[in-house]
Amino acid sequence: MENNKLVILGHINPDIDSIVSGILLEYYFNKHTKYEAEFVIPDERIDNDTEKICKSNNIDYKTHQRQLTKDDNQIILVDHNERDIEGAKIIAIYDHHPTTKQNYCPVYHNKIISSTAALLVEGRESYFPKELIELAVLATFIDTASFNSTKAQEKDKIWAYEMIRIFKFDQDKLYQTGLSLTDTTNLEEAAFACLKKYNIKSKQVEVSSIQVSNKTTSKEKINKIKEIVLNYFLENNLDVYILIIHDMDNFKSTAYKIFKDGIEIDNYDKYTSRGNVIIPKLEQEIENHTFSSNKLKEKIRTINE
Ligand SMILES: [Mn+2]
Repeated sequence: MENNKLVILGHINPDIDSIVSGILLEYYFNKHTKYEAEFVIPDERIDNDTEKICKSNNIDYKTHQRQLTKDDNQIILVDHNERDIEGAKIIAIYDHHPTTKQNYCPVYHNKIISSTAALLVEGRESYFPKELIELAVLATFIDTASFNSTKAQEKDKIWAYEMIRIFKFDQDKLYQTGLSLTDTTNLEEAAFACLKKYNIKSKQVEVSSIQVSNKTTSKEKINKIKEIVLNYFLENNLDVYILIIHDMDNFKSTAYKIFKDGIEIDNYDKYTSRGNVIIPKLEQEIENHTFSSNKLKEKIRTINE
């Protein structure tokens, strides 16, 4: 084979779990197998909040940033399971996002687990240095809002606290980082925090998600954010936009779902996962909506109520 190098990719607009999983898998391949692997972040910039967490935990994501070239033709996906890259083959997937789609690739690991980082490290701790195990624990706290999210699994919580005990990690710091609020100094940025784009039954769907507290984020700010995403939805002629607001004081979530035929608001009495609950629900209900309607304007008023 001309080029044996494997390229590892996290999802677009990578979060901490994506970045840490890429670093973990790159380490694993280069250290313990005959393959050469490189974790690549093609995104020119990452979310402000993600960048801050990288800084305070010495996660050097910048050395991974570069554009893909035509030589990058053997791809491994971490923390997502779908990607189209011209001329490249996806040879392995390590993920924890439920999907109903069949994936045909030689190595496919997708299971219900709190984070992709935990999928890579749990039970294989001896393959990784302490510093990388700590990052895997950090990624798990962040991906599950410190195990408050509906996607948190009890066995991973036990694992994470066991790692904290064995390696004497800073439990309080990990817990607090997992509950980090979205920086709302710049509302135009905050509105699109953790943005992900989906193609669901050939509809264009975009979903952002923010973590807020009543103490720091006023109702006016939230309303402004709703207005920003609504304008974005209209300007980009999207089929669906969902803004997920996680109330970090009470661990409750709200999904503001903008469809072409109106806006729906789902209130959840738990911190509710986008990948495990909100997207699968949308997959079920998307066909009940009409996408040729122009009634949206009449319904805009309901979004701020
Ligand atoms: Mn993840």
